[in-house]
Amino acid sequence: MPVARPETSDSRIIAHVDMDCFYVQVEQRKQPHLRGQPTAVVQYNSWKGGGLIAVGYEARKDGVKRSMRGDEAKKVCPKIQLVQVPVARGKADLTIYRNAGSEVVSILARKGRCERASIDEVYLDLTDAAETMLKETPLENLENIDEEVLKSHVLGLSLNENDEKEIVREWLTRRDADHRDKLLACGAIIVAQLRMQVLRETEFTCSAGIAHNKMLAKLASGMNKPAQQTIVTSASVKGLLEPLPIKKMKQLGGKLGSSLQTDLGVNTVGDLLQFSEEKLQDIYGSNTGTWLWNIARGISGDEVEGRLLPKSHGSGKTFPGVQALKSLAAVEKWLKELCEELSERLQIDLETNKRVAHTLTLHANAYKSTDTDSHKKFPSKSCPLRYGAGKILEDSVNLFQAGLREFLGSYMSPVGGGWGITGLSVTASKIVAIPSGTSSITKYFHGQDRFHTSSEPSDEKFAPKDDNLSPSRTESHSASHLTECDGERTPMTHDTFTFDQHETACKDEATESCLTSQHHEPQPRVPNTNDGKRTYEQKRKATKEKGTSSILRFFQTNSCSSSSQETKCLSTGAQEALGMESEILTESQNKVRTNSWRYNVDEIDQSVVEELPPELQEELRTWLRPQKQAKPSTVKRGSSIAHYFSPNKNEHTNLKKS
Ligand code: DCP
Repeated sequence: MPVARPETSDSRIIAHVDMDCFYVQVEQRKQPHLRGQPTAVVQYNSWKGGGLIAVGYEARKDGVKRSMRGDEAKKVCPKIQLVQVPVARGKADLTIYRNAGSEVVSILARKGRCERASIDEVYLDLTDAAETMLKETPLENLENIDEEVLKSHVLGLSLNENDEKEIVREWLTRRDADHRDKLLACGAIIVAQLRMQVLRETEFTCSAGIAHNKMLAKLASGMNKPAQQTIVTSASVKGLLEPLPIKKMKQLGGKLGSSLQTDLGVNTVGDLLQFSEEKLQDIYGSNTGTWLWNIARGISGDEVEGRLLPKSHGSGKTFPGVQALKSLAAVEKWLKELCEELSERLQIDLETNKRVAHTLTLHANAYKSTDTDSHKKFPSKSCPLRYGAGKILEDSVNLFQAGLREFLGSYMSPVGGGWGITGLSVTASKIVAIPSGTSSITKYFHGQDRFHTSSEPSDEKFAPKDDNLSPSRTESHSASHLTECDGERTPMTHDTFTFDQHETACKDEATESCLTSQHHEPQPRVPNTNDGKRTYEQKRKATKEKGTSSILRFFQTNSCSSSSQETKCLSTGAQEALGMESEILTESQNKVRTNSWRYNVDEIDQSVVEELPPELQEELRTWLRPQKQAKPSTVKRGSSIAHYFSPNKNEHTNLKKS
């Protein structure tokens, strides 16, 4: 159940930054000839051309959707370039995407506390940076405001299509603005600066939402994509939330949202406003009741956790249809691959970040061939984690067998067939830093007496002495929050197995279902509170003018980048393609605006448990506890506004020419 957390301050400046069509951008950076071309990344399983996991904006313009397979995408967009996700150990290898995400995080973390929320999403707490900026240079004295800031979408602001940037400039520099709006304006300036920095250093574009809390920032980041930012003023919150379907709100995509619909007739967030806090508490308990009352009003006290590293690591694979695993030997074979990969990643985390994981969890999706109607889920099983691929495998096999016994019940033999496994994943969680003062990693492990630092099978002296550490004493829960999980995803079908997905890729099944169905659903309208006079056409046009123009400028002027990768020099053909891109992208904005909102509203349902399959999410939420809040990171003070606005504000166009 959601937990209501009090707002620490109503003047926080929180940004949610979301990379645009992330895997596609990573592939386009690797193969610059793909820039400007309709491109999609397909999963490893090549059945019917492979399931699409990321779709570039040019392809979206032609009607390509993430729910399609490659063959279908080719039908609607014959020119589409399909790039297969890298493969290792017979499954998707997401290392390049994960590393690309880390590059971005390291840039975004420069201005404030930074929480890596998924492979391509970050929350930033920019309160200190915004306060500092405001103290040093009053906004009304601001003269040179970067284009990227002026292109911001300010919710609630009446815009006249002819002088949008002027109106935004006026809003940013209003003398009579209240303190909260002034901080938001500073936040917008900082975020635009960071986004341009990301573009310069990584060649990736991203979109952002800037608001007073995480929930609103997340809602806003997807409203104007790609390469744009949206500001949620306090005055716009009501208009933003009221029409939103209740199920689209974070943590309301499941049973709680359904209960609100069926028991209280609440279909939109606005419908929730009629219930008093006491009434909601009576029905859903005091904490959830307060949480519901708060979110209906845009109040959310969730803190940005200072975390640049993932909370857990996972490795998984799906086995759809005839590929289902039907024997213990087959399961063990795949568990070996998954455990070796997990062990390697744990080892890297240990060596690089001096962190150790404490819990191993096995998830599976299964069916009984004799009992096709059964809705019984394969129970997730956990045990303390022992380092070393051999030990992880041994424990995973035991966890699997324990889960299978429970799944089948006493009347079926685990070895006797009659069952199939359509998905398997192993996750290492409860990752903590080795206490400072521990003189060496080896010493730490000796102290723990149950870890083994080698990726080889562990020595017996590290085996658990305590029965509590044995997987036979398994816990039927999982422990993954932000899981860095390698695997492949299967497009939505009823037997979709989703938890072997990676970080963000690990979109929950409810979200995916929404993504699938939303193509047929009317698009939720996201109003500006004062936009009554503005026609939809005008808004579309306005969006066209924003968006990617600066990205194009960037690529056009940097057709041969200085990056070390030799692939970074754009060929003439690629440059021509970029010329085309201008037209394609701006036109695509019309559709993109529609689609991006729909996509991202669905993603509101991502929460700390988003990487897990829906069937596990309920289970997990029941035992999730509030996270320990991280100390705010120190934001560099003493910098002036001039520091935020580089004297050469167009420097991005001159970068990396060497
Ligand atoms: N991903 C995946 N499977 C999913 C969803 C996403 O493998 N079901 C991967 C591919 C995406 C990346 O995760 O590139 C980030 O997912 P997003 O939902 O943020 O989508 P994109 O970044 O691709 O597009 P957008 O610009 O709409 O955010």
